[in-house]
Amino acid sequence: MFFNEEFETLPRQALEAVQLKRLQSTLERVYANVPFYKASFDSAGIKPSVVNCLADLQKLPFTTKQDMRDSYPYGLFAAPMDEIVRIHASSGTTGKPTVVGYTQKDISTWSELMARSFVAAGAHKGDIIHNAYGYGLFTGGLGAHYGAERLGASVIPISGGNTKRQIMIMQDFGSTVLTCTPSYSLFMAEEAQAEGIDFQKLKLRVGIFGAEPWSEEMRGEIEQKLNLTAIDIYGLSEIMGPGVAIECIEAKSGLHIWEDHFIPEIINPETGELLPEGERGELVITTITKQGIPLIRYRTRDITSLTYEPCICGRTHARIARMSGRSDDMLIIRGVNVFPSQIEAVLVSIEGIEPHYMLIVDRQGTMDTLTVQVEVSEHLFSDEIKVLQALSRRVEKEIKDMLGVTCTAKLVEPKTIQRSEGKAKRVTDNRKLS
Ligand code: DLL
Repeated sequence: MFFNEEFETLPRQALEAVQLKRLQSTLERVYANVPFYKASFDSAGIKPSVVNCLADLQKLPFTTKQDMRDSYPYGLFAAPMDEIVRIHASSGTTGKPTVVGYTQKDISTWSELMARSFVAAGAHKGDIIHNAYGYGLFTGGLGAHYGAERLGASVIPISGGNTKRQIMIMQDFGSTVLTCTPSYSLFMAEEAQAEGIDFQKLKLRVGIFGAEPWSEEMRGEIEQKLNLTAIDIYGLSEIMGPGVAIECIEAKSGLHIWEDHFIPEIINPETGELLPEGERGELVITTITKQGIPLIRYRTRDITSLTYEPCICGRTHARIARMSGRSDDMLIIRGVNVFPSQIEAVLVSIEGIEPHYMLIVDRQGTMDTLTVQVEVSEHLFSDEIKVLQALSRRVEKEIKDMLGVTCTAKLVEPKTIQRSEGKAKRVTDNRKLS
């Protein structure tokens, strides 16, 4: 099933022809309207007219989050303010947010791409979409909302929070599709259990989860606890919001990136050099239809790989692998590089451990230390101390064996780690404070 069959299944050559034409007109647009791009192209000695094939894209300089910060709030907009109908912003952990603006056409494109994403995930007209992504400056809520309406589904704009009420509504309104962060879905499962509500009896069929890194093991846990098929959706405010890429329900193997609107590249984050198909590196995206704030070679800092192999679903658009994390979230512990999602994968696979954890990184003298705080299952918590000690040792050993990093496991009581209604915070790095 497709939402826009013609474009979703465009043969490669035709797709690339569309990309080139759209890229060229985007370059003209930013060169003419955004002083930042004029200056950056000029200093690289490049005019938009030198781009005659897709490979020429590599001649252009990257755009970074810092460039967006430097032009706060509207400096990178390529449309006059009276054409901007919506403004979103993503809150960084430090400093000012990153601001993005959409023209009417941008909102329409976004709605279509979200509608395509819903269909790829197995949703359809007639579905009742329980949208628990936050509404507001965050793009999750409104992005999914407009896509659900474009699809013709019934959308419940519940936003995040008030979890007990969420569950009551899901049950009473007969929600069939759930959209929220993966961590929030597990919190819902936990609350439902406490309320004596059985997810097996709800009508939920599909969950569309994203906005934060999660692991394949976490997918298994969610599918089992919520009794639905869990689909990974990717996006970022700078590029559009949710719906930049999504897994198809047929393969659940990599996320199709809507290539008639975005051109993906994978680079070595250290050198900026382009990496071949299949190699893991930083995802760089060029938007080729956006009007409000087109971005050329935007460095997402998200780590993934790209494949052009045909997919069984029939979509011809390339797939990116599940994100393993962000280059700036990667922890370097005594020289070993680890992503929180890799630790998550180990934890979720251990019986007796719940998928709620916090990683605490510290420095004692010149030594980095990693403490993994993780909740024990209810049924084990009352167990004798020996059992718990053995479990801690097991967590430490498996993390050491799988990832090569030494840590101290600290088992904590069920439900003591902060739950999230949006993006979960998984790491406390005290080294930055000293
Ligand atoms: O999180 C947009 C979104 C909303 C995507 C709802 C999916 C669902 P930002 O707040 O700007 O936008 O955060 C973007 O979140 O660069 C990634 O680091 C991370 N991220 C988003 N989706 C995924 C995912 C939204 N499926 C940042 N897996 C991105 C891993 C993800 N990380």
